[in-house]
Amino acid sequence: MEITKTLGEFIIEKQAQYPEATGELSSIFASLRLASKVVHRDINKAGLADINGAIGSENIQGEQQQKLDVYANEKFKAALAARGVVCGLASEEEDNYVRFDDQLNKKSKYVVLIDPVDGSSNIEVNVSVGTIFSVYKRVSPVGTPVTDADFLQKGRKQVAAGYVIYGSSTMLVYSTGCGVHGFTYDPSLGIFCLSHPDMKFPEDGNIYSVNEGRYIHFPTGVKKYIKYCQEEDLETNRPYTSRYIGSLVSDIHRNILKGGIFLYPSSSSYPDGKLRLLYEGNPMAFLTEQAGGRAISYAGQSILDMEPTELHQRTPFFAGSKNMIDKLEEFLANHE
Ligand code: AHM
Ligand code: MG
Repeated sequence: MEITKTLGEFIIEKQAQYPEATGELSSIFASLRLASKVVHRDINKAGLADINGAIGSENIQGEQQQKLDVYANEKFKAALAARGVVCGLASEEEDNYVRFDDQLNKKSKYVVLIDPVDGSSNIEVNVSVGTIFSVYKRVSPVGTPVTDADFLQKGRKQVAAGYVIYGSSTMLVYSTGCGVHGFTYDPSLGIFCLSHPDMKFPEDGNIYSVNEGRYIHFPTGVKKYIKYCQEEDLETNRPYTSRYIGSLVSDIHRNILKGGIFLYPSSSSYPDGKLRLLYEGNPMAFLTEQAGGRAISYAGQSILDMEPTELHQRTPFFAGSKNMIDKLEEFLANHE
């Protein structure tokens, strides 16, 4: 890979465009970048070290915690706390949000929400997983303990969001509201290098990604849309190709690059969908929109405009190329 610019340089360059910037957000990225490298290292030797498998405890959502979930959560938490730039953290692996009330952090204006290892059940079969993060400015006064309201903000208010994909190469992809930029990790140098500037969803695509095994339990509009994807029509390049990794970050990453749609609808096993709004849906929706795509939960309801009510709330989630979501929306609107 030709080295163009490192993630650190890129962030400093962007920060220089905002004279009022304090550097706090850049420090948050420095923390996330560092923890990602640690997690990258450990995921890569997961088959060799004793960090595969379940830890024997469940998270608040009743899911088995994997050793790596817990380990990565601690790494991200510690890296963020160490720099004194985050006043609170919410995580898929924490029942409640964590307050950083120490002298260093309590003056900070930012909160971070994170899914430390998304798709962690894939690790033991050597399939890509990811980290998802989301950054907001707190709404409660600086210097006071963080409150529910700081975390239950609409996705539209995100200051930054991103993911790390631990795949055949590790990449960090993020947006601060000025496009989406991807950096590939060079493990021999220990740096992320700009490899995918200004990532954009193709307006149209021909990949659909859904856990089709649950088809029977999907709402009618979704079923009809899946049938539409499978029909033959030369003009619209159908039938589409089906690709589902079962790892949200990987499925969305592929679809941004190739053009496609990702669907995780409600079903009888997951009446509100499976994905969590605050640390899965919102950050991936922010990136999707910044990359020119769309993300919705229902016809006419964009993910980013949903009003959160609970830290771990779930939502149906559809994201992808603009024209594909427009088409899905027609089916959802006609069959509700
Ligand atoms: P997790 O946060 O417990 O890892 O679950 C989220 C993952 C997503 O990465 C993925 O899109 C989805 O669960 C897959 O679910 P399913 O196995 O039901 O298709
Ligand atoms: Mg997750």
